[in-house]
Amino acid sequence: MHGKIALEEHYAFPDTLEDSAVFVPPSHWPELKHRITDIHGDRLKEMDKAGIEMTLLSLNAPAVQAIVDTKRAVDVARRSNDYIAAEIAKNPKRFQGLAALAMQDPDEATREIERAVKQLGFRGALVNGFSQAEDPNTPVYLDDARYDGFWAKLAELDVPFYLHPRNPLPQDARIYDGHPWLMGPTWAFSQETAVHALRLMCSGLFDRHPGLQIVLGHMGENLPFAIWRCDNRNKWLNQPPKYPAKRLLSEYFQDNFYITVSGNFSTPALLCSMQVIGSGRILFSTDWPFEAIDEAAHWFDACPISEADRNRIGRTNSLELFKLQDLLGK
Ligand code: GRE
Ligand code: ZN
Repeated sequence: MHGKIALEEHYAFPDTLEDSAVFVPPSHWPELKHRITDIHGDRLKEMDKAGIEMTLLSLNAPAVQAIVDTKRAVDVARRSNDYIAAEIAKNPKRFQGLAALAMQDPDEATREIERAVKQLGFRGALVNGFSQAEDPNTPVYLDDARYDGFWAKLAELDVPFYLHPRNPLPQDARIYDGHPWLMGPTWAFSQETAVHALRLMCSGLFDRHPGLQIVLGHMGENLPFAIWRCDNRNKWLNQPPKYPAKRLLSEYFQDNFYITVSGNFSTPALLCSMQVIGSGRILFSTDWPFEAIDEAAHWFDACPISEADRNRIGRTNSLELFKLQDLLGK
């Protein structure tokens, strides 16, 4: 399929580059380093070969979210946004961006998303899970009351928020003790991010801001398969949910979430997701450079769905959600 749009596609700049080194063996680091820092060379060639017309670029992980010095986190977020906005300006019909934000400082993050959207032309934000604010050992999740003003601003700006994974902090990762291979994209990323998304749903955030749209990668971090049980466990007890939110979790999932196929090129997982959230809320993505663009595209272009669904997932859903019509036409 030509004209695809991809939106979990990462870059790194000098301040954050080393964060990605731990995820590959040293033998593969030179190649990953090249792939994640390159914008207009091999990345564009891969896009051309794979039929990807537009890539929304976002900073690598955990990057800004793992900087415990708040002032530095704020500075790195701003400089990375300035850096990638200048690169995007060189080829805006092929590249757009999602802003990095230092959630350690909610007021600053609120100012930065407004600057990023209104002045730099970003199409939304991508944040790598929790932040460490006053205490490096305490994760702060985005349902915390300190983010009320931030979410109100995001709703006002009417741009999507990509909730991207990071690993849990060591003291919260003891279930993986002795099994380091389960950290990262194998399992821990999805577990961490799915619970974070459920926290947002349970908190009542989407009752306050019914228009907010959160994007989850990796085929919804297993939630399409699991959300029914979140609402229906022990149904015979006939007890209303104990959380502050007003509706069923699956209703928020349906109305306030989009999922991407990034790094999860599984046809059964896609078909399940289409039944649960619908093809109108699924978006093509690859997760470059942690996954291969050609693998993502070959799978997606051939997977057994209707051409109407392929066109929605591959292009038109993203075109509408990120308001890209001005650049790409219909
Ligand atoms: C990702 O961005 O999803 C990612 C990483 C590191 C390793 C694997 C991976 O940031 O998928
Ligand atoms: Zn990613």
